[in-house]
Amino acid sequence: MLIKRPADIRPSEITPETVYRERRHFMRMAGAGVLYAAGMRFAAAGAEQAYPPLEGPIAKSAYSTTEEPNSWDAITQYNNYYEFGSGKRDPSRHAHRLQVRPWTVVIEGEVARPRTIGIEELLKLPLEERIYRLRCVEAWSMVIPWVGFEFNKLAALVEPTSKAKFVEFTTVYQPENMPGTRLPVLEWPYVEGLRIDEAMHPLTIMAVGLYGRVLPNQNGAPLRLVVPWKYGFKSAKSIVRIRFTEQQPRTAWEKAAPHEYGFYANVNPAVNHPRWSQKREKRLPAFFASRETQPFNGYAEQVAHLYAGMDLRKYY
Ligand SMILES: Nc1nc2c(c(=O)[nH]1)N[C@H]1C(S)=C(S)[C@@H](COP(=O)(O)O)O[C@H]1N2
Ligand SMILES: [Mo]
Repeated sequence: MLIKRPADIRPSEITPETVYRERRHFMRMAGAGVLYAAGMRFAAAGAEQAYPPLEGPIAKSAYSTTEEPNSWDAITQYNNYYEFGSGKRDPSRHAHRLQVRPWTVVIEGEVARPRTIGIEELLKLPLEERIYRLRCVEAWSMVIPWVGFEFNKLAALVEPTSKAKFVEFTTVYQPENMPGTRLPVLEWPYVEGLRIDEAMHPLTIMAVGLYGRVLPNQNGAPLRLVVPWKYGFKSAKSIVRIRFTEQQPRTAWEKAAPHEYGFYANVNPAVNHPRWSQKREKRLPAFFASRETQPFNGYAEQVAHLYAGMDLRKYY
């Protein structure tokens, strides 16, 4: 018999692989009465305790795609969250160290009523499920059933002024809990930004949950931005500061590699990234990039008008 020291055992080895694959949980979302047949597979029973169902009703949305969502495991074990390392499994291994309470969000800048809002108050906003495609600039994609509220609902709490032309989002910086920040991959904290009309568009949400449950840390708990027509890096995680500005914010990726990452970052099959052709994408768990990339990630009908008259090769 093989005896391992506890430190050698990874969570995936604690549950036998067969149980891990076969166990299915059918979840009833409060109020919405939605049943998930395929998606809710928990790696271990502990996950149910760590990520309890969100309180209150969760409304469905006409903005949701009817495409099949990726599984809970896929969405929570294949992540980009560089603060916890650059490997796809690093965030799920290390993000339990993120301290998500107490949590406040400073909302400031060009607003009539600057405020610091506790996460508890934001969780009381009416929640909706939004099943969106997520397209990473690395040319893979998933379908993710987020729970959250439109960013414009949060903006209404602080009343942006007419000078507010952009919004800057800042991720939490907890160097002692974030092993990835020891490497100078990016300038920490992670900063992203949107033009005000992009931020106020009804597709732009602040997510607080996944599959009706509390958002896992590796996915950006307790509050993350989701902008489904842009490359995934625009969707900043674990947000602590939102600043309405007159000037276009300088984002972390623009600072790190300006020729690779533009401010707009709209999903566009016609503009290649220097390291990744954007013509096609790999819809996980598929192995090949056999799917054609859709302009604006399939949301052109809703958002193309925001860019009328702009040369999207220049504003990439
Ligand atoms: N703070 C922070 N936010 C981030 C990232 C990051 O490294 N740090 N990675 C981005 C990238 S590149 C992608 S593709 C998405 C991935 O979101 P997911 O792991 O929840 O699927 O998060 C984005 N938000
Ligand atoms: Mo990404």
